[in-house]
Amino acid sequence: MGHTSLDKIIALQNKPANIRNLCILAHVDHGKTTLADCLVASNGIISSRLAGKLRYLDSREDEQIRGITMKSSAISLHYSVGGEDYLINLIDSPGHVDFSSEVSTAVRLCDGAIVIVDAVEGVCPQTQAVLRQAWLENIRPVLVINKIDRLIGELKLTSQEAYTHLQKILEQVNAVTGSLFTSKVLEERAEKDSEVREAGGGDNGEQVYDWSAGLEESDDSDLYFSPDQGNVVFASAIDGWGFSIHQFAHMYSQKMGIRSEVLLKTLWGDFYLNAKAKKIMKGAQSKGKKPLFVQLVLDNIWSLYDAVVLKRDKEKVEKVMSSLGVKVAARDSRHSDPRVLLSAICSQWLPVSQAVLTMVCNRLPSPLDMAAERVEKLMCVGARRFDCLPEKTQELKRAFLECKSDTSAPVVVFVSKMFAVDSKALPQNKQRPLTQEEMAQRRELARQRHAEKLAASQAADAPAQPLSQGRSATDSDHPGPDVLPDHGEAMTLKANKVDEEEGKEHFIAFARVYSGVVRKGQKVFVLGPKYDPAEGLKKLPEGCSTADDLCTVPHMACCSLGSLYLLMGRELEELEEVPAGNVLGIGGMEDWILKSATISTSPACPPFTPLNFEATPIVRVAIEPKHPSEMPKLVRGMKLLNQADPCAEVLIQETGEHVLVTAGEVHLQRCLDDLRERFAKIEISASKPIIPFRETIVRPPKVDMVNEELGKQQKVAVIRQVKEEQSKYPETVQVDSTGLVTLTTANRMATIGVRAIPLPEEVTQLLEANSDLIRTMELFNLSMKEGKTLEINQKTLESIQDLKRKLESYMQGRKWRSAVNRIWSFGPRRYGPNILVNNLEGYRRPSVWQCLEKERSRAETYREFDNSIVSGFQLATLSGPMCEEPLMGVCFSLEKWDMKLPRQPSEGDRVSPDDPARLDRSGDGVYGQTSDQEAQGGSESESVVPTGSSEGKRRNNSSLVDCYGPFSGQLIAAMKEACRYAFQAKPQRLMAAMYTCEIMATAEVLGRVYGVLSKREGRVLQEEMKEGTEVFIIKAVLPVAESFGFADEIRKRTSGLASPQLIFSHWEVISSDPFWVPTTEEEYLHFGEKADSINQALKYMNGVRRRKGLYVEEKIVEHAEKQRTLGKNK
Ligand SMILES: Nc1nc2c(ncn2[C@@H]2O[C@H](COP(=O)(O)OP(=O)(O)OP(=O)(O)O)[C@@H](O)[C@H]2O)c(=O)[nH]1
Ligand SMILES: [Mg+2]
Repeated sequence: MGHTSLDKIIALQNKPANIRNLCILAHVDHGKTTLADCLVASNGIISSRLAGKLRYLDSREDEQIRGITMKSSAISLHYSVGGEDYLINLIDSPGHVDFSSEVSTAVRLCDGAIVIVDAVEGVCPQTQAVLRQAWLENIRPVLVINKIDRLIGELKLTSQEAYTHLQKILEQVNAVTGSLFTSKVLEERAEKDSEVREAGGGDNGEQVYDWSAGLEESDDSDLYFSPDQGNVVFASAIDGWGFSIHQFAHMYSQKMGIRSEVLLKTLWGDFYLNAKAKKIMKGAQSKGKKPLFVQLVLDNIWSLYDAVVLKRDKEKVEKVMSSLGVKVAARDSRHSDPRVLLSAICSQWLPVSQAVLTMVCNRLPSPLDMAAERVEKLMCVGARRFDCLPEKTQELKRAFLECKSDTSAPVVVFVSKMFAVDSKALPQNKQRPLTQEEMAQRRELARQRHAEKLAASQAADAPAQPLSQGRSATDSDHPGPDVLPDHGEAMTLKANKVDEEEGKEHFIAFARVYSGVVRKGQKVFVLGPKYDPAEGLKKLPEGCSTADDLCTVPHMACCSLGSLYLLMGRELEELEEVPAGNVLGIGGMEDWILKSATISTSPACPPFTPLNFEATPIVRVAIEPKHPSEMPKLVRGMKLLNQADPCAEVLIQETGEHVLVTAGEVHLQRCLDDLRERFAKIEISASKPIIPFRETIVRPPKVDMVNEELGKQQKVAVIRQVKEEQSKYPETVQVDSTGLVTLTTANRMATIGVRAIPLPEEVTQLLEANSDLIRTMELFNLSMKEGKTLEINQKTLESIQDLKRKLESYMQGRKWRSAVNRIWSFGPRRYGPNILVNNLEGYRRPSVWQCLEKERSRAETYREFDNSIVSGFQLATLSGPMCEEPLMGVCFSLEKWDMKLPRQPSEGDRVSPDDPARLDRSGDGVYGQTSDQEAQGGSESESVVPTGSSEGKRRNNSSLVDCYGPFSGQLIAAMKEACRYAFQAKPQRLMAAMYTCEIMATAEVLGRVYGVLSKREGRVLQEEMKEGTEVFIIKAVLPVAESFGFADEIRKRTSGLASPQLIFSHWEVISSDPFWVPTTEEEYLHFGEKADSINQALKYMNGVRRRKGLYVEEKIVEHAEKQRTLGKNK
């Protein structure tokens, strides 16, 4: 098959039923790019000889050097099967965890996916992750079990063993799919039940809950991978072969005279061929017979490998070739590497591209088959209900499902990422072959120039006088030699400009058209993630179009599309228009779109749900240019990097440092390379990774550091310590022995009492896991405060209910009595894993759970300055006293809040009656740092919300301004301080971020892996042997702080046999106390007076404090004394 022409692809783009948008997903190194090579080669874009070696879609230099994919890239292929032509838009994605955001951006644009599993390694962590992502996006997967040659060459399995092994792999993959499916069915069932309950039905406790019912009813038969369903291909991409059992069924039905349908059902499974009876029978295993799959399929392949690779038996190879009808070029058969011959034979006999592409065309859905469920999911952001969206928006659903591309259909496009290309790579800047006319023109020009030169040299030879005359004559009509230098300068200037232009980055939006036809230069709305179609429809006049230019709606912009491109791997082809159902690149959007966006011609279009990113960006480094004068270049470069990478974040810290946050070490390296070579083009230096920590408190220990029970004597010591510390507190603060901190504001008008209590671990985990839910709740509460209502869908409400129930079950005991109902706020940022509990007598404020309540009780109102308390709590949880890192797992209980507010002031009492607003502002100057505003959720109106009208309240607040600033500000500061002191009154601990990793290692290197792990404070959770292999799988956790260089070290120590991937897992309390000093006699004995053995927590804490420029208490040298031998000095 030759290179498919552009016209053909354009024609195919208009036939959505024959389009397949798909991506290749797998764990790292399972062979995605190699398989993509084979598919690309089938279109003649690269030579089939190079397929698998070139890795054509890994177009970046570092991808080629490291041998891993870092960016997803797309290519359009043509394939014909069964008399139909298909257009296949293929996206190759990276498998390394650090780049999992690239997978999310790819999956969003597809309808189907090829999931690859390595036949030796089986299901790995990223395999599960990508299956889950495909599931979450409702796209259908097909399976390729790759690298089957490794079973022959490396594991040396017999064909029978290989069959068992393959069965196991299939079971594993199906187990993952099964668990995804089960959870969904149960969820749907619960939803249905609650609907029934709401409808007023069965509230009669007799209902028997039958869990199995939902599962049995739902049809999941086409969900699982099974060779007889035609959704599994067995392959070896590197050797260029692959097959589905359909091919063999077809082949043998002719040979053996058995119907191919029968073969199809029996080729995979416990069936065998009874040669005498010429029948296929069941029960191969129990009768000790060879299963059909082994006999008819695997044995052929095994014997081919045996003849070609192991035995190099020329005669046999000839025989096999002639029986298969395969012809091989002489240079392949004479090649010294037998694999060349093997792949030449196999790629003709069972070409992998044919098997995979046929499966794709037959089994994966076209854009026309998009499920209604998926459309609704794409259109409802967060907790909204689809049926609460404006009617016009709901109508758009039809446009999606029909995937129409006539001119009347609204244009809907989703951009999932922006990627940078050199301007050289753009088709308009590419050098095209010259046409005949152009060549003739150029020839003519060159001839003229030559003639002029000749004339000039002749003139120079002539006497001086006539020259000046000649000059004056020529000057007037066309430029003579004098003018030429000028002209030349202009030329070089222009050339410079072109050079500059060439070096400039162009951003291309990676997008898909869901409805309508996009055209170059078309005017469209760009909708941000917060755009609300209801608001847009209200504000824009009826029937307005993008041409009217009247965009004043928030989160909506109006612009025209730049050039449209067909994505062809490393190349781009320019297109005039692209109809619905296709993946494309759009140029000229860099000023309008940062990372992703929804584009539409209709203001009714909602922004699509945000992408599901699995990776948490956790590795942060501060970056600075080598030469300080290049700072602006760095800033510009970081901005570009931020746009070009879906996952990287850039920010400026309070310290003024420019910080880059990435998903992991490999990702960091790539970002730094990009900055250096592409976006900033300057030398930069990056700091050591900044490791995040959390601060928490724990219960007082029961034993001391030498495991002695803490008796009364110790208690005395502790109390003494508390007393000592008391003297450190300012006079407005009092701390009692139970840890209750009482603090009075500077103007002595309010006193608050706060106590800090450690939250149970399960609660902290629950809060962490449900931060999105808490944020939704908070949004609801805020809108209630403002007098608006927000519709939350039933499913979210149920999850909130569930969260509350779980919290209640975890927070049992006297200490937590009704604490869940009394939760005042979550923090920091209003959704973090710390809580503020209202333990005041006589203050009933609206509950944070009010979205669950049908009616609000009248008795509940906000007390004045309620919000200052919340803000103070937010600030306190945002940065703790140990090293100004966020808190985690702490409950602050407010037990006292007295206010002696002065009588309502009359007009004359005002400090400055004419301008209250100014006073407010001045107050902000005192207390409002940037982080304050962030902690308050940036909502200024909140601080003036309580009972009365906001106008009245503002006046009231300003009246309370004294020499210490506005009262609300004082209260915020007091609350923050009180929380900090309360925190310090308890045993404090640091929490470290932990990675999990799964390491595969053989028995020989196992010991070294353990060595590296324990050196880095890692902990092994599990070790097991992978079935059928000699490989051990070790699961371990490792602190992020100790992880840098870990993967490299493991690789080095094991000679490249083990290569772990680190995935952020959780936060863990570091058990050692950073403030610990020996207090009991035993401890003195054991650790010495100075206790200078290494305290890990103290080391981390001081590291952070030093980085932040905070005071570090360190004894550098105590009792310095030179050691000398006195005798000699005499
Ligand atoms: N033995 C064998 N090796 C293979 C096969 N397919 C790919 N490989 C090798 O596996 C390695 C990884 O292949 P890639 O195609 O780069 O893997 P990938 O899945 O694209 O990797 P990432 O993009 O980094 O996730 C390469 O060294 C390939 O040569 C196969 O069928 N058999
Ligand atoms: Mg790859």
